[in-house]
Amino acid sequence: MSSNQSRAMKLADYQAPGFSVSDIYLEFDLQDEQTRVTAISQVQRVDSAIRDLELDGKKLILEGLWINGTQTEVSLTEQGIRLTEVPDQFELRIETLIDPVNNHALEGLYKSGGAFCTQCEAQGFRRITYFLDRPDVMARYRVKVIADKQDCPYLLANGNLIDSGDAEQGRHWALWEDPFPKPCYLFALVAGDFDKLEDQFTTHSGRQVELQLFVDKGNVSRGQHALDSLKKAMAWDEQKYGLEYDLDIYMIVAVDFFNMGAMENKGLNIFNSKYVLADAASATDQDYFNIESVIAHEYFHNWTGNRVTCRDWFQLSLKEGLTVFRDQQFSADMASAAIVRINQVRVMREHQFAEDSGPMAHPIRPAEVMEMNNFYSVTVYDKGAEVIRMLHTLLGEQGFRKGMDCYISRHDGQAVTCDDFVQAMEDANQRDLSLFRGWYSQSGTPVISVDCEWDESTQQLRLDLTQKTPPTADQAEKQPLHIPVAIEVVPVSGQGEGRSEVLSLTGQQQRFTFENISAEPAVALLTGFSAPVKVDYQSTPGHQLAVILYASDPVARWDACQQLVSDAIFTIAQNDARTVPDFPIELFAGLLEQAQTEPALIAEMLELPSFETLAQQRDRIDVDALLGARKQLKTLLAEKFSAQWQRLFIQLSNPQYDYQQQQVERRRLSGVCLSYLACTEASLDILRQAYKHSDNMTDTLAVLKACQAENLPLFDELMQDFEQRWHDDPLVMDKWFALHAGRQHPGCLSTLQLLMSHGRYSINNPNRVRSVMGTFAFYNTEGFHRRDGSGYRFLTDYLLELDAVNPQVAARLITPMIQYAKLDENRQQKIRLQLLRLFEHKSLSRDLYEKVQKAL
Ligand code: 0A1
Ligand code: ZN
Repeated sequence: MSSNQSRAMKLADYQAPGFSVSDIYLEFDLQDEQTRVTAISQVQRVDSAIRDLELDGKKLILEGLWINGTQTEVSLTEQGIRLTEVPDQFELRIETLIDPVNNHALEGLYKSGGAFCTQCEAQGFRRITYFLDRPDVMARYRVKVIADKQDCPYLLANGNLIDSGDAEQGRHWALWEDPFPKPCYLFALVAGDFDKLEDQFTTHSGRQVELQLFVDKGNVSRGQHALDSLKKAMAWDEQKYGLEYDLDIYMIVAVDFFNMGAMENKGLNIFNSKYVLADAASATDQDYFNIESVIAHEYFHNWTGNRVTCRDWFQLSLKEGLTVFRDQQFSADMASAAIVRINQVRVMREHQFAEDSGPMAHPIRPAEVMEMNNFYSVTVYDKGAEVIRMLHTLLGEQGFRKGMDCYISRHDGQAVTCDDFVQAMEDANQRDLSLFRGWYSQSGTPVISVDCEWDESTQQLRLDLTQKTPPTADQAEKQPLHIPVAIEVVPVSGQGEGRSEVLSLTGQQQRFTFENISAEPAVALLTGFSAPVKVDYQSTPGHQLAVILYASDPVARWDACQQLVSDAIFTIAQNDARTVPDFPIELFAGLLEQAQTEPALIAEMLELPSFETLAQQRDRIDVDALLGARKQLKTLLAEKFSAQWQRLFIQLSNPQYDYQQQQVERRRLSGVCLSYLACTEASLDILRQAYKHSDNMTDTLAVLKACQAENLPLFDELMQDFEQRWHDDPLVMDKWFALHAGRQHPGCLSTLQLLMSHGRYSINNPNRVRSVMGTFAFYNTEGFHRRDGSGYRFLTDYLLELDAVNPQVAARLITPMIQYAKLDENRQQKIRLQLLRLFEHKSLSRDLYEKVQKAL
C-alpha cells in the first residue's frame, strides 16, 4: 500500500468541527505554473477542548502563515498542517503557491483550454489553500481575482461583483462577494476569454436576475437552448416548490475539461461543455434533453444543496438524491413523463442493480468511505432519487410539499443530515417513518416474490408478497423495509374496469386480498417502478399481453413487454439457439400496427432489453449465449417484419428539424426502425439515403448506430465522411470516437489503439477518454469480454496510464471490470489476474485502490 492509500473514514466517527470560520478573503494572482493564493480567515474556536487547529491541504507549496499578523511555524500532518494552541479567535493569513497548468486531475484550480477554472467538490478546496475542507464549516467569501487582461478578460467568482480595476503589467482584477455563508466545496473561480450570452429572469417576487452564459469563442449560437432551459427551471422551481433564486446574478461557464457533468457552485455553475452546447446539426435529441435536465439539476441545487447543505460527505444523497428527484420531476413536466420514467428505470436496472450486486455495494448513505470521489455513484444519486420518490408516493404530492416546506424553512443556512430530512417529512405529515429509514442504511436490491391466486367462486384475488434482500459485499444481514408496491389489476379479457392501488409492504411476508374481482385478472406489479426492487413473479405470456394491451400505466405496459421479450431471449439462450417462442412475434405484430398512435411508447417497447438489463435478471450468465440469443431474436424480428419496418420508417419522416416533443418521438421510433432495417438485406440503400438527407444529428447518428450494430461495410464509408465534416468539433468527434469504440468486431482492440493515436484524442480530456475507453468497457460487451481476456488486459494497461493523470476518471472506468461475479469462471479468473496487476502497482491512487481491493 502506498502513502496515497489511507484508512476508510466512518460515518459513526463524525465529530463536529472544533473551529468555525465566519469570513474568508481570498486573493488569486493567476499565473500558469505559479498562482499565488492568499487566504485570510476569521477563525473562532467553538469547542474549548480542542486546542490545535488542523487544516487540510494537498499539493500546496506553503509560502507563509501568520496568526494575527505574526508569522507562525506549522507542523505537517498526513492530511495537511497543524497549528498548536491557537487563540480562541484570530485572523489567519496563509500564502500558498499552486500549479494550475500541470493539474490534470481537474480538482482544485486548473486550466481548461485557455481558461482558469476550479472544481472543489468534494475535497478540491484543499488543493487551493489550507482550510477546514468539510461541508459543515460555512463562511462568507470575498474573492479577488487578478490576471492578464488580454488572456483573461473575464474574471468571475461566486456572488456579486463589487469592484474591479486595472493593475500593472497589463493585468486587471475583480472583487466578488457572496453574501450567503457556504461550505468551501461551493467555492468557484473562472478567468478566461469567452463569448457571452445574456438574458434576464424576473422572480416571482419581482426581483431582476441577470443570467449570463459563457462559452468558448464562436459558440454563441449553440448556447440558446441552455439559457432557455435555465429560465424554465427557474420558473418551475417557483411554481412547484415556491423556491426563488436569491442572488442578482446567475452565471454558467462551459469548459471542455471536466470530470463530471456540471457543478452547482453558488451563483457560478461550471459545466462540462457537453451539457451546454447544442444545435440541430451537432446535437441529438438526447443531448437537448440532457442539457435541459443538467441545467435544471444544478439550478435546483441552489436550495437543495447550497442553502441547505450536507453536514458531512456521508450525507451526499441528502442533496443529490433529492436534487435528482427534482430534476426528474422537472423533465417529466417538460417532456413525456412516461418515457422519462422508462429511461430512469433502465438506469436503475442496468447500472444501480449492478452496483448493488458488486464489490462496491453501499447504502445511499454510505457508512464507510475511503475515497469520497468513488461515492458519486448511481446508488447515491439514482437510488437516492428513488428513495425520495417513495416518500413522495407514501405521502402524496401535497404531503411531500409540506415536508419540503418544513425542511427548507427549518434548515435554511444549515449543514444537515439525511435524518433531518426524513424528520421534516415526518413532522410535517405526522407520520411514523422509522421503518422507512432503513432505506438510508441498508444496501442491496430487495427481491419481492409474488404468489398470486384468483378464486372465481369467491371473486377474490389473493396476493402473497415476500421481501428478501440478498446479502451484499458490505453487509451480510438485511432487514425488511417499508416498500410501496403499486399494482394494477386488469381483466385478461379487456372487458370491464381495472384497479390501481399502492400496497404498503412492511413485513417480511404479507397477504393482500382484493374483493369483487369478477373476471380473470392479470396483475401488473410495481407499476411506475414504485420502488427500487426486483420482482420475482411467474406471470404467463397471456397475462403479460393483457397488461401490455389494457393497463393504464405506460411503464407497466413497457415493463411487461420487456419481460416477455427477456423470457424469449433466455429461452433461446438455453435452447442453444434452436427454437424461438411465438409470443414475441405476435407481440411485435400488434405493436407495429399501433406504432403511429403512440410512437414514443411503442418505440421503447420495440427496443430489445439491453445486455446489461438481461444480465441483472440472473445470478450467473453465459455472455456468448446471451449475446447470441439477443442477436438471433433481433434478426428474426427484423426479417419477419421487414416490410412493416420499411413502411413505418418512410411514414415517420419529419419536416425541418425542431427540438419539439412530437418530432422527438417520431425520430426515436424512426431510429428503432432503422436499427431493425439494418439487419435485413435490402437496407443498404435506405441507410445511405437516410444519411444523405438527414438535416440533424439525431437522424444521422441513428444511421451510423444501425450500421455499427450490424457491422455493415457502409459503416466505414459513412464514418469517413462524418469525420471529414466534423473533425474540428470535439463534442461531435466524441460521438465518432464512441461509435468506433463500441463496434463489436474481431479487430476492435486495434481500432482502440488507432483511436487513441488520433490527432483529436487526448488522455487529459475526460470526454475523449469516456468516449473511447468508457464506451469500450461499458458497452462493447463482445470486445471487452473476449474469452482470452485481452479486453480486460487492454483496459488495465490503459488504467495504469490514466491513473497517474486523472484518478477520478480511472476509477469510474474500472466499474465494468469489478462487477464480474455473474461471469463464468474463466472470465472471472482473467479479470482477477488484471486486478492483481493493479493491486500490485506501487503508486496506485486511493480512488482505484479502494475499488480494486474490494473487488479482489
Ligand atoms: N455536485 C455535482 C457533481 C459533481 C461532483 C464532483 C465533481 O468533481 C469531483 C464535480 C461535479 C452535481 O451533482 O451535479
Ligand atoms: Zn447534483
